[in-house]
Amino acid sequence: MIILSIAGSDPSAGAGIQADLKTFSTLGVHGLTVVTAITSQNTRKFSKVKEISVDMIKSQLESVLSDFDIDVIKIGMVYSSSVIKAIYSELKEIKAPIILDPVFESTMGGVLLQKQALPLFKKLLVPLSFVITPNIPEAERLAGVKIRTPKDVKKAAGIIHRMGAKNIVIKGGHLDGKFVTDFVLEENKFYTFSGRRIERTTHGGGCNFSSSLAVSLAKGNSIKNAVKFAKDFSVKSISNSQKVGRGIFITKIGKGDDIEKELSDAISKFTNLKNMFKYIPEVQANFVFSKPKPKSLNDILGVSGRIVKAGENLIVAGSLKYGGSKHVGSAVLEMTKKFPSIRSAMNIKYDKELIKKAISKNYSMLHYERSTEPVTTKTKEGYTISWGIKNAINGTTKPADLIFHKGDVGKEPMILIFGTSPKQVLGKLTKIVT
Ligand code: PXL
Repeated sequence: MIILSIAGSDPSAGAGIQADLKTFSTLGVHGLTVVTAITSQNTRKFSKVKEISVDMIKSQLESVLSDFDIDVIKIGMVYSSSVIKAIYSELKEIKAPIILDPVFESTMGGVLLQKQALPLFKKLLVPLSFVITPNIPEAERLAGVKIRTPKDVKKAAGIIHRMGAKNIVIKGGHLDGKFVTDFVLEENKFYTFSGRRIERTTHGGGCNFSSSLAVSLAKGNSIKNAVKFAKDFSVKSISNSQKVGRGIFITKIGKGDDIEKELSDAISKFTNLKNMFKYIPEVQANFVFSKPKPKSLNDILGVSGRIVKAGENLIVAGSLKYGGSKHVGSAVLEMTKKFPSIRSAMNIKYDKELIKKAISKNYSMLHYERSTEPVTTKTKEGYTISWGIKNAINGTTKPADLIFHKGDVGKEPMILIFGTSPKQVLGKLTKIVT
């Protein structure tokens, strides 16, 4: 699969040609690029634009078109009338579907399409597009109407359709509301997709939407499924966005957080383990996974809430959050100080039979006595477990698979299972509970 992106360069790599290329390679397709303009910008400021000469744009296009069988072409920032004419003259007879993402202004306020170039954009590029993906302000400028309601969106989509775009996706993020609704006019069918709104100013979401749409269409999906895919992909990139520079967040595409993925995979397997409800303590369970070398609980992902038993089922009551688990998180924080490879743990009810099974599996086991804990730590919320783990591993040279205590007045006895990853912890657990 080969996709060509014709777009501007963004040195912060949040948007533009750099973002497109990241999307393409993340989704496993080969991306080609033709640069139309170079911007200088970062997460705080848009500085300058310099367009590429007509001769050079044509030459880049000829280079890629003469060599590759391109499945889909995406057009982003085009900046000026002369760039538009150059692209038009090279693409007017092309068979590959064109996804046109009309970008007029950058997140930081820079001009990405000169005002005087808009009529030519509408006349030459809009009719070439198989799908056009404006947001609300872009749709307003293309259609020449004000958009305040879904009815206005429908009207604008109709105007853009008559301008020559085959299919229109208007991204509704700029309309008010708790949810974001995107509007699709596919041939003569009008339908919508709604999703949650993420309250964060980010850089790159629009480019991620149109480039993932291009990939999904290239893979042969219907417009409806491709829009759905692109919406999920770009929303995820926004919710995973990171403060990489000193200003606004940059969207992060790809797998997102591996720590989160590994932990949630293990938790979902854990909740499906047969008879596991028998081993959930009264204080319920948690399962955590730490970033390497955690500095505090905020580097340790856990269930904010608990994994609770509901009859014979287990339910994850809460969501995964860094700093989400105080108790199991503190245990890992203490363990990893001495044994950095140990980054995951979970707690279950103390049960003699489980200890016997662990012995038969040759697990390395340690324990501590809660009754010997000094009053100074006992009275501080969350300190008991750190004290206990520190106490248990004091003098050992090898990390333990399992650390337990048999409780104290009003304190439930507990087993903690440790491992290098949630998968390993789950493996150790499975061997003793089944
Ligand atoms: O997100 C639209 C966009 C596209 N291309 C370039 C950009 C931006 C937004 O800032 O800078 C080069």
